[in-house]
Amino acid sequence: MADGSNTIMYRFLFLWILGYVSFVNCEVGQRSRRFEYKQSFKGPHLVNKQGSIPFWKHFGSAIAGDEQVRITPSLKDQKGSVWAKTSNVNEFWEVEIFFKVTGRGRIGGDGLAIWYTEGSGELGPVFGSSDNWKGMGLFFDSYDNDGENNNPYVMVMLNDGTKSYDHFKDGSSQQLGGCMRDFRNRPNPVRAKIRYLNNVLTVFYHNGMSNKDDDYELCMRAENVELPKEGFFGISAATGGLADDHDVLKFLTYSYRQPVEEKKPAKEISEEERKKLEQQYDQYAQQLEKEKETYKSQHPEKFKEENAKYENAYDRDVRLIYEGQASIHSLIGTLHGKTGELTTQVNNLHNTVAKIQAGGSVGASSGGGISRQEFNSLLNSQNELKNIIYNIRKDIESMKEGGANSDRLDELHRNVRQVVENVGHLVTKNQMSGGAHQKKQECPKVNCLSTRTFISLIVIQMLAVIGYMFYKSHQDQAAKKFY
Ligand code: MAN
Ligand code: CA
Ligand code: CA
Repeated sequence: MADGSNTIMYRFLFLWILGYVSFVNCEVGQRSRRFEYKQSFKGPHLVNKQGSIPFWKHFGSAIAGDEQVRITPSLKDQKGSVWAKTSNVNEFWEVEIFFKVTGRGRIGGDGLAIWYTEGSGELGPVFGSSDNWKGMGLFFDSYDNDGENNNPYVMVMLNDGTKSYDHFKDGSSQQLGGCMRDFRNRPNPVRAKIRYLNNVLTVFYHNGMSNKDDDYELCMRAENVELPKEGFFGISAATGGLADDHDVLKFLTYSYRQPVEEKKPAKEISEEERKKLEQQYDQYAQQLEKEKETYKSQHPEKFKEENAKYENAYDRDVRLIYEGQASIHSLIGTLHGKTGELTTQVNNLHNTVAKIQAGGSVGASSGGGISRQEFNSLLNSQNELKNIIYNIRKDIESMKEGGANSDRLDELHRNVRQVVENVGHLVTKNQMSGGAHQKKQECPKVNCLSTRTFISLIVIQMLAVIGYMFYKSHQDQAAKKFY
């Protein structure tokens, strides 16, 4: 129990350290501004083939075209709206709207509204949308209902769902802030920028007298504004006794996000703090290791059982390498012994032939024995054989020292084949000369060993060597599969 609770405690502390570092990063980082395509629309190709705006829905008199959405035509008593299908989930944001209010009269009506509300609005009395909303409405009020000679007017009104917009007083006592601007019949689209960042709500206005992006001016600013953390963007318009075309060309939304993906670990905290945290981490890691050891010493049977049951990958590799090396070493040792025997026998053969030569029995060629030329040839072959066997020994020695590889084995194999060929040659020669020679030239009574017997022995030894070589080569390949 104590072990378990300690482990949990260390994990908790480790997570706490990580959490602390992340928190520091978030707090000091700059927010990133990102375009939200699902909360936006703009022409050209504002509508799809079905005539609807991707990610948006429109109501009432609203008609979507390729370049713009006409929320109301310049006809009496019209209402229309367009709402984003999905809610905005980013706490802070900015929208930029491009629109045109156009009418033939010197006075027009009634106006257009931009919304950010908790729920998606329906057709209603407030510039074409629902009253008693929860959130924010920015109104472009064309008609001076209260006769204060202060329209067209731009104003912001907040609502927590309890207020009803006073249409006939132009909501004058309900506004959070605003500015008096004539937005009707401008040569270029009029623009508004609403920024909600760190609970500050700011409205910038572009009068449409130019097409320049930086011709914005401040219309209103309010601090400590609380808007829904999640909500719907919408735009609506209405006409009454007087009517204008209300056209929206662009609705662009940007989010201000926390830079959670940007990681600058330890840069934002002081060096002293970093060292302290590192030390803490090391301490906990050491403590954890100690606890593990204690647990091991208290419950050794658990670890023994586990270790006995399984062979880990490292142990298995070492075992396979050791087995492969041992097998190669043993084969080379055997081969070395066999080659030594072979060398001795060839030396014996050589001595015997030399004795025969010394006895003069091969001095004349006319006497039925083998000629000197034949004898010299036989002797040369034997010397050659001796050299090859010597080379084989050398190869084996070097294999013992430096480990076997396939090139060396191939070379050894070639040498052995050459030995066999030479031995075959010797046998042939001996047979050719042997018949006549044996009649006249008896083998000495003492230490007599016939050439045929010797050669046969050599052939047998060679076959044994070749057999070992094939066996060894096969073993070597099998061992290679492990590495
Ligand atoms: C009429 C009514 C009002 C409207 C004005 C201007 O007076 O429809 O509601 O505001 O016309 O359109
Ligand atoms: Ca009005
Ligand atoms: Ca007014």
